[in-house]
Amino acid sequence: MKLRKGSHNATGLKFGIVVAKFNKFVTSKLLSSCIEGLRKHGVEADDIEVVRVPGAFEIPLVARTLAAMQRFDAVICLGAVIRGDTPHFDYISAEASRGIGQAALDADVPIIFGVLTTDTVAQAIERAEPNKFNRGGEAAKSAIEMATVMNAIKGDRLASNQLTSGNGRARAKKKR
Ligand code: INI
Repeated sequence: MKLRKGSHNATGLKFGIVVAKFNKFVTSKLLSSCIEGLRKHGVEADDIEVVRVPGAFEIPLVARTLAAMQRFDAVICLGAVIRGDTPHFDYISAEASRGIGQAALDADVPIIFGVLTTDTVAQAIERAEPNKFNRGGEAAKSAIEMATVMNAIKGDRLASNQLTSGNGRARAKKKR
């Protein structure tokens, strides 16, 4: 039996982060905790690329584009959708979660859902606080775990198919 697990050693790995500007007072905290989490586990500052988008609705397209470039071991999506008095919340949060999930499947690269969906501003603030729930740091940890487990699985597949890998990423380049 083979047991496959991710690790928390992210040395040499590359990450893309897509962060929404909407509710910036929350998403800026998610972003700083996320970057701190990646750096704590060995990621170089030069190996992190941050892309800002207007709101959570715009995250999936950019996440899919970054992932499809095959330059990153994982892409992390950060946003904050806070319920208001209209059904707007339902449309934005549903589209963000559906689109992010679909993007990961399309690109075959881990994409992490670090988008808060809360009923109140207070709940969002609490979940972005570095010393409380800290969802940005959690997103970083999930990204590292998914990147390392996917690279482990793909590394095996590549080896058995006589394919090469590069840059810490399991890239499907055929040998000539
Ligand atoms: N975008 C968010 O990221 N969070 C929200 O809470 C939000 N609300 O409530 O409206 C929100 N709206 C903007 C949306 O994501 C798009 O940027 C906009 O509709 C343009 O496409």
